[in-house]
Amino acid sequence: MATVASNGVEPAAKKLKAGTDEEELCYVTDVHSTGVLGTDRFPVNEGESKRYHLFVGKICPFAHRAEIARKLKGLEDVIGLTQVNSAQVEAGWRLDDTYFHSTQADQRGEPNPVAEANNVPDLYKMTTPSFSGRASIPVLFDTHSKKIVNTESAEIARFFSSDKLNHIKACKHPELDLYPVAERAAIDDFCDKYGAEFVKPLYQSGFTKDQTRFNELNDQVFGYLAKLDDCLGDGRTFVMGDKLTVADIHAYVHLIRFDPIYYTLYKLTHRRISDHPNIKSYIQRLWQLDGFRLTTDISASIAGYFESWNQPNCPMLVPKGKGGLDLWLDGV
Ligand SMILES: N[C@@H](CCC(=O)N[C@@H](CS)C(=O)NCC(=O)O)C(=O)O
Repeated sequence: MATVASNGVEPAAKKLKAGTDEEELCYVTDVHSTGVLGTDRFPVNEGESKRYHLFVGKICPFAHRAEIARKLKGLEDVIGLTQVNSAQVEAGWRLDDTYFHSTQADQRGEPNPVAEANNVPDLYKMTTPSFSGRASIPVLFDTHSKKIVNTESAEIARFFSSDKLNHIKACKHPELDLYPVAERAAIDDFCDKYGAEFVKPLYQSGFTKDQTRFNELNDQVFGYLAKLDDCLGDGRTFVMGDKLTVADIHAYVHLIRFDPIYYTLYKLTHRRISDHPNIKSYIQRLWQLDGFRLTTDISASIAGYFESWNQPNCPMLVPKGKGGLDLWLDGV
């Protein structure tokens, strides 16, 4: 009898999509955007609390960025949030209530408020009826027009960090400027390089079937981490210097998942994050901020990756524990 993983996915149904390694990358580069939050099309008005709703999932580092930005700015009463089922199935992210079984009650989010949608692809089809591509999270959704506003994590994090929401009384941290005008070019440059030099080869390492290519990709991943560790060794508190910015949100989400997930699942075993002293203490500093610690449910992220249908993990066994994170983050 086939074993069914705790998320209800049968391993027999799991198969990788056909195509090149590049096509199998487990992140989506298409952006589904219909406008900008805080403009005429998607105004943010007092008295319209939770008109905009965020769909995220604990597995997903990209969705995690949007969740962190929402929490850091104190927008919990302004922007609604639903956690999708934490493992991905072939038909797309599910909007049922499995994540509500999480032991971390404060992280569960709200039930899906969009009655017409059973899964994330439905949200895309409501926006673009002919949609047939990959329906990724995060999704920022307008419950009034029933359209997606945006699906790109970096853009959503910037919307939440912009001054467009600061006038709303329920925004708890209007003073916090995570995307200062004077530093935007440097922040964008950091984020672009982080994506190209670290995130892309990281996922490619997980999916290539060629040893030479795998070795090259490993060199890129660990070359980037060595460079970042060096850079953080000059005494700076955050990646851009003394101030917390969206660049820290951008970087944290993959660094925190590295030891418990990519290290084993993508065979990136040359070094752990905890072997990089400056990155390790940087993550420990971020961990002390509620916006980072209280949005991270590493057990759900591990289970999500190891149980998702499109990951290189067969059989779908989920590692025990937290990949050693408890050894250097508990009690920090
Ligand atoms: N460019 C997107 C990437 C988002 C993304 O790829 N999310 C993944 C989950 S981690 C997803 O939903 N993938 C759907 C799929 O693979 O079909 C962003 O940064 O927001």
